[in-house]
Amino acid sequence: MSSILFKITDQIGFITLNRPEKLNSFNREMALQMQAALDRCKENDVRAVYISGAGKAFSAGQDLAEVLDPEGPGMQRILSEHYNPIILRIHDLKKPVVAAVNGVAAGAGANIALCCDIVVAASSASFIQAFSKIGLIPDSGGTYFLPRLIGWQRASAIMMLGDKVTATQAEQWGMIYQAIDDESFAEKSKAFASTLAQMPTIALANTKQALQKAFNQNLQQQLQTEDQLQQASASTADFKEGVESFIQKRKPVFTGK
Ligand code: LHQ
Repeated sequence: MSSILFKITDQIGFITLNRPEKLNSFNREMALQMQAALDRCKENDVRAVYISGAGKAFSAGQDLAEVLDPEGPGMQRILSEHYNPIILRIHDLKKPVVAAVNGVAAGAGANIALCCDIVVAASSASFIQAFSKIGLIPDSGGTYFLPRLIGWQRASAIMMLGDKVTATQAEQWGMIYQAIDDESFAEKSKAFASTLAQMPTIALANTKQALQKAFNQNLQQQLQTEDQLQQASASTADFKEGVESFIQKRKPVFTGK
């Protein structure tokens, strides 16, 4: 893989968007490689995923040169074959996914970050719903995730105006979890993934699933979902370890089983 770098270290799947000379904008090759990397993360040896960009950007979204290329995939295939499968893979992955937004995240690049479970950004990073500036609507799940994260009005304004949102503003709005100083960003953002990779993986997956249902169900349905997912979580070895280690006053060793 060249447009995407992928490695597994300490049970973390590290996915690096790797077209730094094009601000990690997505062409077909990169989108398909990203899908393959996310598929690899389904295996049991990965317990958390960390997505970041090479160089100064996270991602500038779609490579606009490819859109005009007569040999390119064409508008009809870009969403259905590139971005939608990426968003669904991140959403459906039974692992926590950390987006470490190291620099500008624009268009589909922003919305890929925002569909992740924990989003952190370097202080110098920014988010731009760039679509309106080129006559498009926000895609890659933006119209789904953004109003849920920051409310309808803010989502509507930044999507229509295409205004840049700084990492600090994004944190204040609840669009991301934390803005982190540039100097310590790499270390501190990776620490989230390291922590998650040592936690009870099945309970985290079930938490992800319960949260995903929360905005689409009534209270009664949500309580049923919690009940089902709690039964499933309680039948894991990690639950047994969690309770035993608490009683025995020792640090738990979770295995993700
Ligand atoms: C780029 C790009 C880029 C190619 C910077 N492509 N080269 C779905 C449906 C179907 C089709 C369309 O797409 C989609 C999904 C989408 O993502 S639509 C939104 C596409 N993205 C954009 O519209 C963002 C365009 N880029 C920008 O607005 C700026 O470049 C940002 C704000 C990201 C960064 O600004 P600066 O830091 O000032 O960098 P720059 O503009 O100087 O760019 C550096 C280079 O990267 C430059 O090339 P050059 O050869 O002059 O150094 C840009 O042309 C290139 N680049 N984004 N998306």
